[in-house]
Amino acid sequence: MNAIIQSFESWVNEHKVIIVGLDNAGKTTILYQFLMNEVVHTSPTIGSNVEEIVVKNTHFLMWDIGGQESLRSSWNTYYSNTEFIILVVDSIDRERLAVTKEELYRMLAHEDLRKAAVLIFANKQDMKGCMTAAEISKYLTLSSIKDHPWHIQSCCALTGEG
Ligand code: G3D
Ligand code: MG
Repeated sequence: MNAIIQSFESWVNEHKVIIVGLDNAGKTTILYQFLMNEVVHTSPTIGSNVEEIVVKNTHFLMWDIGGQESLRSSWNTYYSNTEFIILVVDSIDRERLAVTKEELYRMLAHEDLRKAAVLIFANKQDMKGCMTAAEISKYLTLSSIKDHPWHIQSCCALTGEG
């Protein structure tokens, strides 16, 4: 009986997270920062880059999805049952912020993600001349997003700051 209860608990406590963003934004580095901080548990990569982290008995299945242009059209195959989207932005890459914006709104409009909350990481804050989280927020017009909970956080994936 205990085993059944335990497996039920781990089932209800499991949350699917997708980590998206353009190539070179720092997605994989961020995923491994999470794994290093939450030393509790990792499971090996299944197919694409997926890892499980456990925080206070809550399991997060973290899908790190490739961001190259050729791969972005298949992002939607990962969407079902996703509760959290982590969008990683390279804060030094001003040129491609427009592309990120396009991809963000395409995701938010997707039926399978209508209940998902979005965390935007303004990554690479250690780089000289990078955009601040406020600048990125303004450019991405985050304040216009009313149908999804969202939050923007500046960070440096190399050090784990933020
Ligand atoms: P991706 O998975 O989104 O494609 P990666 O991105 O995690 O592979 O990171 C791409 C490059 O950016 C890596 O450099 C990585 O070290 C670097 N990077 C990630 N986060 C930061 C950060 O916060 N600050 C700085 N300065 N660099 C960062 P390499 O040289 O290994 O390609
Ligand atoms: Mg990667």
